[in-house]
Amino acid sequence: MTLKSYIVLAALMPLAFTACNSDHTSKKEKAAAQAASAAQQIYVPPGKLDEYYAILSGGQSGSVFVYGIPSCRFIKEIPIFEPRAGLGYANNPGSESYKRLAASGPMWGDTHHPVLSQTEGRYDGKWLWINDKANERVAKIDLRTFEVAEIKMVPNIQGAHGLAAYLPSCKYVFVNGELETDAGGNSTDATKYRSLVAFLDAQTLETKFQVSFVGNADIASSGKDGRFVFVTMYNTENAVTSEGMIERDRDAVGAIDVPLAEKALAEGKFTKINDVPVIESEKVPGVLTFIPVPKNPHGCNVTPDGKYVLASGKLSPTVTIIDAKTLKVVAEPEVGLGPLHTTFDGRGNAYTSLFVDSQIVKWNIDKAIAGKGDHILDRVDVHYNVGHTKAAGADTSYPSGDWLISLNKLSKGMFLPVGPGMPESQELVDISGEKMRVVAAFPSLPEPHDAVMIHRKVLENYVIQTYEIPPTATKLGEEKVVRNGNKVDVFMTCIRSKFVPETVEVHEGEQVTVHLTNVETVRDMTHGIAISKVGINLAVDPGQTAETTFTAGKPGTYWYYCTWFCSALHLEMRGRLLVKAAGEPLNEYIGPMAKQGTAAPTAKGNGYE
Ligand code: RUQ
Ligand code: CUA
Ligand code: CA
Repeated sequence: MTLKSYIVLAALMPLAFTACNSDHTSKKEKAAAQAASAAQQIYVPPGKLDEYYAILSGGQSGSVFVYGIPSCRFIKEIPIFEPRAGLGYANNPGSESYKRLAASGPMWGDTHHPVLSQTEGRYDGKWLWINDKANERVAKIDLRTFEVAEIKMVPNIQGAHGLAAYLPSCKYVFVNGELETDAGGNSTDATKYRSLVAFLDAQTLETKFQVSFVGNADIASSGKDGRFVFVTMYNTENAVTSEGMIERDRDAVGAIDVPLAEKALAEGKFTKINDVPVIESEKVPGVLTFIPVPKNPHGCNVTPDGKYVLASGKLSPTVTIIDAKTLKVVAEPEVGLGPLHTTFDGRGNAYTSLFVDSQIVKWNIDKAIAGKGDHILDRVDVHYNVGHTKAAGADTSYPSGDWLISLNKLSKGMFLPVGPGMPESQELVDISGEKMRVVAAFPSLPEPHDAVMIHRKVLENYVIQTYEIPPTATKLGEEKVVRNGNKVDVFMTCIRSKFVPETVEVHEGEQVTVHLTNVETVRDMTHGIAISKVGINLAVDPGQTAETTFTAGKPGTYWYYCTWFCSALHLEMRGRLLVKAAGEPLNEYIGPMAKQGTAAPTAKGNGYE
């Protein structure tokens, strides 16, 4: 090295150093700026409301979770197939919610696919349906109260998996029997196995009819024009081993012609199994069309314009695009490894979850059909192994194209370690621009499968603030204890912060029914009643009446107390169930406090607040 070049080099050194340093700083600054802008996007100040409700199926929790989007704040769990003592749901054997659940099957469930009702291609905010895969049930939730309105078992199927509403009318919801059996359920002969798709009255959840075929039915989606509904089939082999289920190179998407099925029904072309009319697809040509797609497809999604149905390849790195009218395959673009589900932004783009690649891939549907290989627009990493993904309004005809949820199967190190078992992880992705951006991650209980997002404007004025007290409910000042032989009915009220009556006397062995009415007219004033050593816990929202029945145990004092912190006198809100030995005289309840000369609290609250 000459002296001259050495000097030149030496002179450049600090420059080079600075350049590298400033590059480093700018990268750091850029990351910080990005984090700050992401934080700003999801920041919803305390007291301000989120833009969307995200409704996530609770999987093995047997429930549905409600989160606010974009803040990702957890708002509510709606227990459906499992008791929740805190909410007084199905935890007391003598209660209505317990009886309804127990009559439909086991006291647990595995919820997979939340489905919202629609009117004219938009969410109307009225109903949410959800399936219990494990115990073949479907439930309907009333979105005025976010509580279960109906639960029904679906006969003849096993593994009630895919669930969708038949569009545009939503007169049926249909659910797929993923696990093959002979529908009658009496045979162990695998050659007799079939699968069924069950069509339920969307309101009563009665199974109206079923379509049966050889193979299986996994995920469900409805066309938009009242003709076909679609199901993916990964076991057209009708195999009973996992090797057997991947033998064929191609499986299928099944298209069921609903009007044709209804016609067959009217013409009596069915067999009744367990009282349900079952249409055997082989006997009614056209009722079920098999559309060959690469082996073992999974998700099945109809584009917002209703033109195409997209089957995600799972074992194949492709999505198959099928014309939803002609049922012809029009393209099979490659998207990445392990495509499971696809969702939409309403701008002609599809977003597919890639389980193996742990990515969401954004691609353009028209470009994929044109086949020039330029359909992939963007990819974003998610953490980790995404299953379902859903953009806001994606099952309607008018997706909003702003937010997308990635429902990830593994959270690995995303959250504080809490033992070998980790929470599930969801990520919120901004899809409003050309490039996707992951802006937040939030954990949940195991294990959300799918989600729907509904704008708060749809529900804001629809969700009720208090229950309307029915005329039959116990009124303040009209509380009473009614005896009839061995039965005692206690008509009780509660309001901040008192139960009336505060003393109930019964004989041991008597059957006691508590009818507890919360006479509050103020929103958010929930009370509860737990009875020590009796194992009862009810919760009553304002205006609601909860009931339960139990048998009085051995003589003694059993305190009941309010379980929801309701006022400064919450702890004093309690009373006694006095169980006396048979034959011992009882002090009859002589009426509410008012009649004893002490003023009863008024419906407006009693000043203790
Ligand atoms: S399944 S990860 Cu129950 Cu919806 Cu596809
Ligand atoms: Cu009522 Cu606490
Ligand atoms: Ca297969």
